[in-house]
Amino acid sequence: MKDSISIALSKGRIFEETAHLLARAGLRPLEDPEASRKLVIATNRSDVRLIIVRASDTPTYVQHGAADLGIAGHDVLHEHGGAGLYQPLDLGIATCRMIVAVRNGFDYEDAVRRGARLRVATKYVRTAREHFAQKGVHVDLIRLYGSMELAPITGLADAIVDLVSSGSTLKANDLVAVEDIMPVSARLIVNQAALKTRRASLQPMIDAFARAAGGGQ
Ligand code: PRT
Ligand code: MG
Repeated sequence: MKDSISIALSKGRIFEETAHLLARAGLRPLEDPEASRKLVIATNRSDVRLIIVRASDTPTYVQHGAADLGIAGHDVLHEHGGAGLYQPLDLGIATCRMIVAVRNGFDYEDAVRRGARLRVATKYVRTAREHFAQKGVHVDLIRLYGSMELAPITGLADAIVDLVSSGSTLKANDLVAVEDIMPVSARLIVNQAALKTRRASLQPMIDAFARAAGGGQ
């Protein structure tokens, strides 16, 4: 029997951009994950299935071998830490930037210069802690699970650490980006142990993603 391969993916943004990549790698889901309530989706290849997870859970599934491969944003991977994961490919999709943003009119530079203690709301607690520690800025981190943009508007925080792509969400909420933390894109991740023991079946799949991401016409 053929060794079966499972790939962890999240719905939403990652899936939209991954769908084309999957197709170019020769994989077609038999059901649309966005429409189906199924969390395990078969593909045109009887040995490959998709596991539909929450974006921030993708590295956890792959780390523990519940999925062999996965596609996750660099934001999520940095926050997870990457233990047990091999990250062979930047897929160049779902690109955005991790930034620090404040309310329009809040003098961030001045607050930093004065050594003020800043309240920073984010779901990227680890990334934020590292960033401000490197700058020597004292922060109280407030952990949120979404809609970070609300925090400065409501007075919950002075600043947020969040992702920005077009910039329209910041603009609509009268926020401005004051610092760039890192560029973000989606990566292919692979369970390290599985790659060692099952390289013969996993490597061709990694190669197929590499060709697909290379934009190969
Ligand atoms: O929704 P859920 O809580 O399950 O997870 P999620 O919100 O993390 O998933 P999803 O699908 O929203 O994002 C998955 C991945 O897409 C992220 O982990 C990133 O790697 C990537 N990505 C790329 C983004 C963005 N661009 C992005 N702009 N994820 C989120 N955003 C948000 C951002 O947080 C902000 O609220 O979009 C808003 C800003 O967009 P603009 O275009 O207005 O600037
Ligand atoms: Mg979301």
